[in-house]
Amino acid sequence: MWFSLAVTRFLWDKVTWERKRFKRNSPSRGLVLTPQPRLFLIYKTHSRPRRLSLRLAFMWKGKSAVTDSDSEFVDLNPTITYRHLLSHALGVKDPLRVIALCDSDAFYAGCEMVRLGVDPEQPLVVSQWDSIIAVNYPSRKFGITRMDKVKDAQKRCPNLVVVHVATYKEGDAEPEYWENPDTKTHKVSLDFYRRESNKIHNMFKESLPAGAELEKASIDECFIDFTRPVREELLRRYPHLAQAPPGAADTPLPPPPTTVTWNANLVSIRPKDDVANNLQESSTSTLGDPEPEDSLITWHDVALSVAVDMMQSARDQVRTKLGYSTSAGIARNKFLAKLTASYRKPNSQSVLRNAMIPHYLRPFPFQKIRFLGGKLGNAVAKEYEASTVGDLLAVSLDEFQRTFGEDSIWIWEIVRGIDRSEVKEKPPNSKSMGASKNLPTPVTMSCEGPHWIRVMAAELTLRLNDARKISPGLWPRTIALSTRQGWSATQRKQAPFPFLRNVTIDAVAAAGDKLWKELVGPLNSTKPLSTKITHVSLSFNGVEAGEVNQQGIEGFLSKAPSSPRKRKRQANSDDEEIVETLPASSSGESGPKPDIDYFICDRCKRRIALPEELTMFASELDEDTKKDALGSLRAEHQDFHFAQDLSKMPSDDERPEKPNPKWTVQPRKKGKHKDGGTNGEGIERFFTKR
Ligand code: TTP
Repeated sequence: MWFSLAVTRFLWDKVTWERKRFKRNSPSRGLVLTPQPRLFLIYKTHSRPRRLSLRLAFMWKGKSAVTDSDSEFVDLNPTITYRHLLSHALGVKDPLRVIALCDSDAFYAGCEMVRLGVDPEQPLVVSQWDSIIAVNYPSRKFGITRMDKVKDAQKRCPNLVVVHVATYKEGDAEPEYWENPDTKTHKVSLDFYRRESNKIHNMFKESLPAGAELEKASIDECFIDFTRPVREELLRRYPHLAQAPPGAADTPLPPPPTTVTWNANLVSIRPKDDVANNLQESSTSTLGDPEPEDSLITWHDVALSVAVDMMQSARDQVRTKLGYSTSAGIARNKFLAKLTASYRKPNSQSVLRNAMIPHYLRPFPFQKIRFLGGKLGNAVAKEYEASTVGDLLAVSLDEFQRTFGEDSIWIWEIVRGIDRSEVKEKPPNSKSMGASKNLPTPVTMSCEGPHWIRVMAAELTLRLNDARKISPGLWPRTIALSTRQGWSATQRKQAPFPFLRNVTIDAVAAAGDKLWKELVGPLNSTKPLSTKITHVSLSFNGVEAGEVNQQGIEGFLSKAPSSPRKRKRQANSDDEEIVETLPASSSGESGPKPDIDYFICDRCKRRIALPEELTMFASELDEDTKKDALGSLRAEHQDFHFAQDLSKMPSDDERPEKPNPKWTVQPRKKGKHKDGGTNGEGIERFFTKR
């Protein structure tokens, strides 16, 4: 009894203290903080007293939950010490971290405007067949949107310029802008946009200050980590920060300047009228929120303002040298930078100060957050009768994890604006390149295949040769052909692709034809196929810089007679993916030799041998070359398993990055969860398995 009274008294004091603090700190209106009758019960139920802030004290279900204020958001104004500023180790927890997301405005339309040299005010859309896929900003004034039909858009804006994307047709080495391309014979090409995207990316690389990290996020977006160059600029502008007091590196920095010049829109202080004029659907719902009175300038604000200037200068370069208009968002991490980038478009940049994060996020419809739009978002919305981030702030980490499993710490963090993912340059070349076509008129006879093979071969050839301009010696280890009818199972056949110094459409088409013959039937057969083919794709896989002595191999290959040996396919279904050569003992002559020409995979226990193009000339290849080739094969085989593992998991687009254990605020004890927790599936069960 005495103990219960003491605990109740302690909690009541805490409520009173928190209420005072809330009133002092919170600019939000209309939130009433009242202690809940369940307070004591909850305290007893949860085994983690350290997490017992008031947020656990409120009912966690439903909109009736009273939300706490900025105290829900961690580290909005961290103490920044000399050590933070002067340390060489910058990590994702750096309190001066500054990240930008730069997005090209109406990208495909922008590319066409640059190509055609049209007036910036000219309404223009890009179409694919009769649908619109990109709408420039002048067209948006007419209410034209992506996925409108061309005819409808033209009715709204008779002056509209409509550009159909370039297409390949059989015999073209390059895609062209045909006047009336026909989906029955042509294939869409996005190569021009890829090339322009690379140009913009390279321009950013050139114009960003040294030390900035750049990561291509999509065809028209890149993340930039400005933390390092910003820090250098801070030290240049404020040299008194360069010297920590002797032996006291953990001393907080002296006060920052009291004002900052922002060369950007400040998120959440924009007047309502401005919002009405904004043609882009805004991702903010904090329209007209006032700036909190107590949001004094911090060192992080100064860092943001420095990054804003750096971003502006890089965007100016892209604009003046390449003609592309871009918009950028600058904030403390990738998630917030991405949200901020769409705050105001086009040709603009916006900044989200830490002090504004609660105001910006709280009213935000949480299902608009990446990965929370699908099944998981619906389940969360239902479980907590929640629609905004603010609604979810009342849900404790324990409660999330009890219901949605360990990984749901990711949700708990993201609604608080926490994202510790790094900005990392991805390898310049993707390991695979594919060309595919949905066939409006299905292929019903085998002899119809070579037409599409040739069209796709042209696209693949162009892409590989483009990539080789940047990384000479790139070589796809294999070429694969896939066909399917509707959404039925895909038929796939793959074969090694020889290293060729000059990759030509003829060579790629010949390899594709060979696969077609094996997978579908003779190239000239007019016999009706048992199943119609409605989708076909040709791809290069394992595209990497050559590791073997390519010149030598190419020489060999050009002399190589076609192999009389048969290839074996194992009964296992995985073998659709693998073409394996027979060991020497099965074929007689110059097959792979034990220990040198093959390896046994640890995972599938299969014997994986060098392609016969190599082993056929084994006697002429030196041991190092063979070892290198075997190393490549091993890596490729591991990639295959990796790809298989991935295919069993939700796709990148659907699945949150698995939270890194290092990010975890507090490890959760093993406990009894609802199915999200105990069955080990957690939030993954909400993502479609493929
Ligand atoms: P987005 O960046 O989504 O859009 P956008 O650049 O056209 O316009 P905004 O200024 O509003 O960002 O897409 C980039 C390009 O990708 C776009 O120009 C066309 C293409 N695209 C499609 O082809 N289909 C689609 O469904 C989407 C979303 C984009």
